[in-house]
Amino acid sequence: MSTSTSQQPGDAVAGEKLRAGAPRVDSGASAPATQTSNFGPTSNFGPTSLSLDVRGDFPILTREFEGKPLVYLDSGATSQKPRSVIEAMDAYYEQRNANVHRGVYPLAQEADAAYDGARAKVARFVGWEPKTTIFTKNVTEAINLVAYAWGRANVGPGDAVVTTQMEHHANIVPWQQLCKAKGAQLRYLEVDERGEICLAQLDRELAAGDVKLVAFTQVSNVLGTILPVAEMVARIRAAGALSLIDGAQAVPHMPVDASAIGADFYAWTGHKALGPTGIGVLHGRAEILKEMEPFLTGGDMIASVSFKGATWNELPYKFEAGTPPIAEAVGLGAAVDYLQELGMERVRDHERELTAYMMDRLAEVPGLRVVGPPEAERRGGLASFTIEGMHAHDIAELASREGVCVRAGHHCAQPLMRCLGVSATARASVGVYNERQDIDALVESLLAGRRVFEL
Ligand code: C6P
Repeated sequence: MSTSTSQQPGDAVAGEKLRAGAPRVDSGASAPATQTSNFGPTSNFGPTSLSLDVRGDFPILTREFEGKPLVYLDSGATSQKPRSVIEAMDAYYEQRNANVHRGVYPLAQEADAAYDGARAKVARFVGWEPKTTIFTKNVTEAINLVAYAWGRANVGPGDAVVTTQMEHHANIVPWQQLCKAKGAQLRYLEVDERGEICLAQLDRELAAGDVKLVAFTQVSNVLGTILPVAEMVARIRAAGALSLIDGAQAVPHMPVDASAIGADFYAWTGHKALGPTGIGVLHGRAEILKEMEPFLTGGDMIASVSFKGATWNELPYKFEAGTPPIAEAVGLGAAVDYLQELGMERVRDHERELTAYMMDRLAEVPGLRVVGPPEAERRGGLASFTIEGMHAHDIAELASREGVCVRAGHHCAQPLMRCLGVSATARASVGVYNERQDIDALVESLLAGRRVFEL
């Protein structure tokens, strides 16, 4: 595929009606357009027309670097954390800390309730059952769990696993390792010039009759593309294969009903969803999880052990070896509470509107090319781009001098970079706390960077 060029200004989503009802939302409807910010010439709306106003909830956003306010546009790498998440973890350690599922004393029971209560919240957040919601270290571990525990038992010589060219390494390498170990084939759905995959190719792959599992992202961390996951799952199931969705870049940014999507496995990661590092989530279908052997062994996943062997605990504990990430689960529970209170429809509206604005403003930078779908409607809240005459790392370094944090590199998607014909891109990715001023600061920093390069 080749890259698409950055888009001309257009405000298809900018004037969208705001939804009413959730707390802590600026309706914007009656507020006069503010004149206080330095919006660029293509902007025809002020900060009050965005639906969320939550910066005050994120303590880190008050930081400055060399007198410049922090402009955090790297939520695709990890999100910042609201005070409620930080406080929930502090409160856990200050008031409830004990190991879980081991103690009979009241403190331990409070810890049990905190941990399993967090699981119930996290499961509910994406419409899944707590019993089949497994806490892992991150999404990478969740995918590895499936590749090992399900894959080693169910994929063999002559079988195939299918993934896409746009995957993060975490959704490629476990399948490469599995296929290498089992003599199976790994095939890739191609990414076209618009950064989309083709459902007809999926159908052709499935028609070959050898596909055991298709693993794909819901939102690309480089292209931003939102995949038609429910449609893909339906086709995969009809062909008798299993599906695994990497929801790392989706769950934090849009409403996700994993049950409605219907995948056999749905995985995501806490730290991109306003939660702490060290916790990820795997939702799986009960009948498949029950049949699977454990991934890691020891500790909480045990029912009984003799010198001859062992039996396994019930779901979900069968897949949670050792002491689990208890405080992290509590923090993730607080994070999904926070997101739920905002309302995921609003979060998506906010980020889509901001992304549309970002696409418009990036088009003002000479020589800048955005990869992935041109329409904000088709993408998550990020834009990866190159600037002619500048390396991506120089773009990020020069932006950082203005306090602007963007990521540069291959974004753990080296095969995709090869398809795009680039070694690296710079990437700006938004979260609930970003506002148009952040995008303006980004664009100013890119223009300043070009001047440093005398472009
Ligand atoms: N992407 C980025 O800057 P972990 O590390 O397991 O929490 O997340 C891995 C992962 C898997 N899938 C997708 C789609 C991802 O975006 C990521 C993490 C970060 O794009 C860090 S490389």
